[in-house]
Amino acid sequence: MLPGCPTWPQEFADRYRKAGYWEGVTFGEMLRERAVSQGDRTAVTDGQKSTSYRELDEKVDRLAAGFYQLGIRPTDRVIVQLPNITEFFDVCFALFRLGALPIFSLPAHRSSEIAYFAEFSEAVAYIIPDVYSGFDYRGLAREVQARAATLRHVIVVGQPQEFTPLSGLYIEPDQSLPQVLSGNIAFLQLSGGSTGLPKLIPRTHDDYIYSLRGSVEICGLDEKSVYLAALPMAHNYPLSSPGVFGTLYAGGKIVLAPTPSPDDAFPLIEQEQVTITALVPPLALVWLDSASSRSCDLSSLQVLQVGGAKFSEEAARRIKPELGCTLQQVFGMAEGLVNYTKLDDPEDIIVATQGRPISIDDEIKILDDEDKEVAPGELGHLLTRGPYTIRGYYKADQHNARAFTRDGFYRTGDLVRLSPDGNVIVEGRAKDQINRGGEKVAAEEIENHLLAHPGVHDAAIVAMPDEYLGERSCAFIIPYEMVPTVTELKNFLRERGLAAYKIPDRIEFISAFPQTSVGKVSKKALREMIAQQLSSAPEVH
Ligand code: OOB
Repeated sequence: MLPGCPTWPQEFADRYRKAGYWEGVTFGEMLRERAVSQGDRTAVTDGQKSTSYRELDEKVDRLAAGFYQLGIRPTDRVIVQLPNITEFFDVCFALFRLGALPIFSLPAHRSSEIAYFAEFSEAVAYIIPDVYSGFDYRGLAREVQARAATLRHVIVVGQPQEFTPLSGLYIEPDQSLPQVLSGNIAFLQLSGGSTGLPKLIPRTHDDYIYSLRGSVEICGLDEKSVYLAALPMAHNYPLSSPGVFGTLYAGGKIVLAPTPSPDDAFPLIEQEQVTITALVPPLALVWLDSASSRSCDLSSLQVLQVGGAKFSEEAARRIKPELGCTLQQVFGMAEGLVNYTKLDDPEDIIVATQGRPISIDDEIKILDDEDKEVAPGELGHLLTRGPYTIRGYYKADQHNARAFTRDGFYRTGDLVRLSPDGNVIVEGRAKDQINRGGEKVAAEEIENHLLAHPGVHDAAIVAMPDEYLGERSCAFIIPYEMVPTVTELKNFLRERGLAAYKIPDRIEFISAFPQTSVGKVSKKALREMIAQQLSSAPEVH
């Protein structure tokens, strides 16, 4: 087992096994079984090149052998930063079969994030595409390698330059690999975060595969299902809710879209007869607005999932009449708990709630600021504990003491209430985070970067309302005498290697922050200030 990963107390582990949630199957075994039952049926296609379940299984065996020969061992951490390409599956399942642990980073991450993951986790390898979406990841790898002493290998899909080509690592397996246990950590997922440094989420084979099985059942996936991976699939939602891994679990077909834009996605839906896909709210709006003007036939699409951020009821009501498919709202978190509206729920529940948890053993508490249960239907903080919700982040004892209760409930930071029929309605957030159309920005992380600028005396970042993304970020800055310009500050953050979605959308200079009654910065007052300013003089983006 990987040190630094809090896990379920024995009593809970026994209970979850006994209830049949944790079946004792690893990802490596799951794929092997599907290769037997699905054989030559397509597992993954990008619309041009298809890979069958049997081929995928064989490639995974060869790549696992190659990784092993390279010196990658069980529990070694490997940063995987791949877009929606077939090799993503070769890499993940080869690492799973070896017992090495992918760290799922997003294609948008840059040197600040990646070097931190590498240093913090002492990763031994980093796997990247050569160039994707106009960005050369090999240049990024050089920067990361200069900072992370443990990083022995950079492995490239495509032209490797001085690095190791992934294509050279598919070798004949000549020895059996170490045994992998289903109760062990399978990978580290990224937390949306609300603190200065991103947190890593340890998920086991047992717990994650249970969440896949539950999701597959709720979303009605089977071997006839065709799932379009439109969002970057390293994210927990398209990865597992039910996402691409759920599709493999069900024996269905995965279709890879290079981007979620209608230009890329719509022709693939028609060509591959896609039955289900997942979007964040701003993209659902783009799809709604372009569906009628396109000639593509989207009639195969049965379910459109929308989640990651709050979807307005107004837009939700348009999905069925305008796209001709059933909306499913998904409210989940990489830490575990996932809620879905059911496909056969009444329309009013589908459009106005974020659904119910996967498992009857997902325990939910809604508490007030003093940790007391609120009255039924009242607004409060959502806490949860269950068979696929982690008991703590990787190597984060101090933070864990705050983010989890003594009896193991995770404080989600979400403000919710329960509808009379038991559906969760997300009303807001208590955590210091901006949800930028599903992309999460931890305020403190960006504030710390800004504070490193010589012209910045203090910084506070808050969400501001945005018609398209739901929220954007606004940085309030108390400058020193030499006031920096907005462009200078944005460039400064870019140069520090921050992902583009974390760069504040707006920067406001201020002489002092409004304070709460106990003398802390009142982010509530700052949010109100900027919202007020926008409503009186909306800015064109
Ligand atoms: C998903 O996962 P994360 O880890 O990127 O973000 C989790 C947070 C939640 O705590 C909540 O604040 C917000 O994202 N969120 C939603 C939402 N879905 C997620 N807020 C309002 N409405 C929703 N439908 O975002 C994620 C993971 C698995 C499945 C779906 C989403």
